[in-house]
Amino acid sequence: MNKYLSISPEVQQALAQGKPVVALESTIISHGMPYPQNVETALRVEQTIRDHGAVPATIAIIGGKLKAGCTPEEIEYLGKKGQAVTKASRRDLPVLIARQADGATTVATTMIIAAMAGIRVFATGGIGGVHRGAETTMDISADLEELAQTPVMVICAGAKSILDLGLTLEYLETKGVPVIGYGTEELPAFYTRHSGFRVDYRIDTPEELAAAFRAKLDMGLQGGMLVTNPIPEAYSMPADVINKAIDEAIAEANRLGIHGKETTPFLLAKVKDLTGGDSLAANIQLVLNNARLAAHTAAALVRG
Ligand code: PSU
Ligand code: MN
Repeated sequence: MNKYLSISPEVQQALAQGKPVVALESTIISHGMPYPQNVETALRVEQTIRDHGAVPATIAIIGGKLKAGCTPEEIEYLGKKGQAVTKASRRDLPVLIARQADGATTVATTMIIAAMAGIRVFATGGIGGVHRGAETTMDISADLEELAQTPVMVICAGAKSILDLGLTLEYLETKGVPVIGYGTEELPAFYTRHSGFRVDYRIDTPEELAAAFRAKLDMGLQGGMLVTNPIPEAYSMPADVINKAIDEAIAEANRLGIHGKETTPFLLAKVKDLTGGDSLAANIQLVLNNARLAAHTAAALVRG
């Protein structure tokens, strides 16, 4: 086994016994939500995965080790440190490991570590993508390249309209990443169920998600699959409220010259402030919803 990888005993045992395991990211904890709601949510998400018959593996970098399966103490540590933890995408891994440092894993890095550990299904809130204005900034998340090359199914609630959703879909198409709508033909836009963009395929059951991903793995087609699961109706936000907040957040980021890896955390925090916490409540609910679907899909995948 990879000398940098440290799989928790529980996750190791589940994998050895062919039990379903669901990976979870840690940037959503450190940079995606404020303390203490971030830690509460991370623990609730783990419990939800257990309640639905799978084993959670929260992924992070701690003391230079690639962790597949964090303890509640490690989750508390990452959540409390918040933005002081390095947000770690693919390019950050070599130096963080050499320095025996900590890192909160983005979707890209969580996929890398999940794949190393043999975990096939990963639940989160939203992925990174092509930012608005990318035609001049070239700000395109490494998450998209990871989906193109690493064999992990990512279950999310679509992408926030801090991104250019149309260009994000074009990029995924070029890279050969299937974009699936769970129970919908329309790409969900994270806080809302509607974006006006179509997904590639609508799938209605965890069994069919698993069968499609199994076929991809069996054929040796590299890369992952993106499942977009709409936020439950009861928790979705009015589109005009959220879009106004996003437009304001982007305008402020441009004024302040925010760029690179700071952009996404800045926009997430700003949108949360502008919507007075309503967006945080929606965010928590959609992650729990994705955790349930991921647990069922991981179970279908191991049943074969
Ligand atoms: N979008 C969200 N919530 C998040 C993120 C994105 O709605 O927490 C985080 C994820 O960890 C994602 C990362 O992988 O931001 C993308 O950052 P960037 O755009 O810098 O690649
Ligand atoms: Mn970026």
